Amino acid sequence: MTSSSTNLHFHGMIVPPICHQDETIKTLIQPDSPPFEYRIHIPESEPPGLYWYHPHPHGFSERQVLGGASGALIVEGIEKVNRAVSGLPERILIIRDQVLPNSGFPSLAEPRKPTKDVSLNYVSVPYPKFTPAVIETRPTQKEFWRVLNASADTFLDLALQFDGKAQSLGLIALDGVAIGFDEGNAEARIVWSTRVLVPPAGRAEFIVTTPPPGVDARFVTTAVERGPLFDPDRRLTPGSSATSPGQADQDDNDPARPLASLRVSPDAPNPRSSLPTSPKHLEHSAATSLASTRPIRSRKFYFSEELVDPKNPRGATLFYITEEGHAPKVFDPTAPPDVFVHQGDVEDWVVENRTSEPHTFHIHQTHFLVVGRMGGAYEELTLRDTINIPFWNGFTRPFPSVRLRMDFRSPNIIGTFPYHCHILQHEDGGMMGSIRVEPPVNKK
Ligand SMILES: [Cu+2]
Repeated sequence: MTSSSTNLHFHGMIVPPICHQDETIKTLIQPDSPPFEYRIHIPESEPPGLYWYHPHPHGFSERQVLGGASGALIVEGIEKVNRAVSGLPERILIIRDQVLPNSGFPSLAEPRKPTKDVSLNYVSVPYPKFTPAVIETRPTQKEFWRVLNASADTFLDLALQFDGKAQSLGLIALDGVAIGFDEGNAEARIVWSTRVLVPPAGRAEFIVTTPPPGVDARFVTTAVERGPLFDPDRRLTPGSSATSPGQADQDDNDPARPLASLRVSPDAPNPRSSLPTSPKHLEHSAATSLASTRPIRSRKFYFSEELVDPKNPRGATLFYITEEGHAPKVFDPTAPPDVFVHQGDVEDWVVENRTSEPHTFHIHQTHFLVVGRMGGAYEELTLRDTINIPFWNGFTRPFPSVRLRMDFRSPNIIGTFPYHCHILQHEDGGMMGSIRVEPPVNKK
């Protein structure tokens, strides 16, 4: 494996984890390899929505994704599960992050300075001016925005502001799955919100109404807290908490910044595509709801970090995701799988964050349902494939956590695939494990 080895992951797709489809642990394409063909069997049951693809070579994913090697994938048909998007003009908005000369390590002197700059559909919005991209559109028009955070490391907290006031976003889908889809409802739902947190690799699809003329309209990300910041004298910043010994300084800063400004005129070109009109009878999920399925077992995993040299908090860090009861170790693609389940199983996984920065849990090949948060019951209306777990404040217990109902029922996913933090700096640093889904037991 070298920095120019690559492969592809089809994020969120319930497709086979086998070579030439969605295998990312052993598959490596070298610069002198002949063309490598991907031929992916996408099941009919794949929920319609926004997915994406990006390189996944262990140790080199971050720099390849920062370099822009990603794209959106749409499984068509969301209008067949939610009538609210029927016939709407659609925009596909891809936010990527990148290293530019001005971006870099955060400092108290420049709190608006991001660790990574971002772009919207490859239009760069660099520090310090943050000159936004421009979306030309018609006034007071309903549109369906399909937003992908294709960043390697950057969190987004999206909002649409008219003269500084956050507008309602009609959330239709997260991570490629229509909200309410898992409940087998005849009609999926809309959740109205003025902001939506999208971690690296997450997707949010929502209905907006464009502004009337004469309004300063901006699509923005607000600031996302990435953990306690240190000042150069190694004192904690006011209001922040202690970090546990042996942990690295926070090295990520996601300040508030605009992404696009909306320029309205009655004769602006419409978006390139519109959704079809919804059919008379909507489809709904044939799958049994995960919420009402009893898990056959529970496991606990935790994110942790360790400095290679505890005396150098800005030195190299080892990143771990560990099943409770096992020894933390960085990911090794040649090691046997860490977790074994059988196809057909549904399990509950509690994922804890024992570090002073957030981590985003992602598993390939399947979606999960959030059924608990911070040790309490909390059930979402939507499936996800990527979930943020907030940072630990350094002293109070329990650790921040989520409880996820993991779906290993699809016969498409037999094989071995990874789960990891989707902040790619952390994934490359070792925060990944692998799971083997064995053929079902008692198959006669
Ligand atoms: Cu992480």
